[in-house]
Amino acid sequence: MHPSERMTTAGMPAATAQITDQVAEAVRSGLTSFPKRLPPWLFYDETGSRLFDEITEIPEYYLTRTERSILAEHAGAMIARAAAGDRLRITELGAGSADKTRLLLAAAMRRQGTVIYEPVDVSSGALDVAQTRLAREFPTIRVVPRVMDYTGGFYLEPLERGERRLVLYIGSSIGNFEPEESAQLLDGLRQAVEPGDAVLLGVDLVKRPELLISAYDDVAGVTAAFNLNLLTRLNRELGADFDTTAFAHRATWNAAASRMEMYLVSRVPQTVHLPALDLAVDFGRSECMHTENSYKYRPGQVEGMLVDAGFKPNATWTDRRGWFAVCLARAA
Ligand code: AVI
Repeated sequence: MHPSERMTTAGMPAATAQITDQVAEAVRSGLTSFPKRLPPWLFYDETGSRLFDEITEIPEYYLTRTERSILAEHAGAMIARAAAGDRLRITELGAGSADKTRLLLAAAMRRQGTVIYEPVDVSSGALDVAQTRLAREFPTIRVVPRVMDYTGGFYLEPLERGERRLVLYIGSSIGNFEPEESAQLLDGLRQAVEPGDAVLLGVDLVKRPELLISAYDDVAGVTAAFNLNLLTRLNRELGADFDTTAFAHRATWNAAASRMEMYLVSRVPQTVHLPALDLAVDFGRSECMHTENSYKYRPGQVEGMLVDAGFKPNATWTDRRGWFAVCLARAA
C-alpha cells in the first residue's frame, strides 16, 4: 500500500499500522519537546528516498562521489584484506548504497567467482530493488535480503565452513547517529559477528565549514526539498496542516560537536494542527525545529570508536584531499 492511502489505521495490515504508530509517537514526542525536533529516519518515505538519491548527484554533495572514488581505486585490496584467504560473505547494513556496493561485489566476484550478499534494511521495498538490480548485473550472485531494524540489535545467519563475513556500513550512515548510539550500534555488531570477521566503515571527515555547509544547503535546493518533504509526509500520514512555504531549510556547522545540523525554521508565528495526534503546535517566528545531525570525524577517530567496540583496525583508505575515509577493521 502506498503511504498516501493510509487515511486511518483501522483495518490496515498490522505492519503498516505499527509503522504509523512509530511515526505518530516520534512526532508527538518531538513536537512537544523544547527545542522541537523530528528524527531523521522520517526523511525516507518514497519521495524522501528519491530526493536523497538526487542529493548524492548534486555538485556540492561530495560524500557519495568521494567514497565511490575510494572504493573504485581500492575495492580489490579491501576484499583481499577482509577475506584473508577465506571465502567472503558480504553483509550490508542499509540497502540504499547498492551503487557503491557493486564495486566491492565485483571485486569479490573476481576473487571467488560467486558471493553471498546479504543486504539488511528496514524496508523490504528497498531490498527488492537492490536484489533485482544486482541479479541482472551479476548472474552468479546469491542475494539473501534480510528485513531488520538493526538499530535495535542484530541477528546474523551463521556462516558456512570456510566463510568469513565482511559487514559493510558505508555512505557515512553512522554519522546520523549520536555518539552513544553509534557506539551501541558498533557494540551490537561486534557481538553479532565472529572473531576474524571484518567491518568496512565509510565516514565523512571534518573539512572547511564552507564546503560542509554547501553540501547540506545546495544551490539547486534539493536538500531544502528533502528537509521540507518531512512536513509533506506528516500532512499525508497524520492529516497535519503544515504550510511548507511557511518554513525554511537551514544547515549549520556546529564545530564544538563536530557535526552538520539541519533545521526547519518557522518563517512566521503559526499554529499547526495534527488531528491524528489530537495536537495543535505553536511555532514562534524564526523558531527552529531540529531534523538531522551529520557527524564529521577527525582522522583516527573512527579507528578509536572501532577499538572501543572490540574491533582491531586493519587499514584506512582516504581520497587525495582527505575528505572521506573508509576503514577496515577485524573483530578481535
Ligand atoms: C544518509 N546520510 C549519510 C546523509 C548525510 O549526509 O548525513 C543524509 C543527508 N542529509 C542531508 N543531505 C544528506
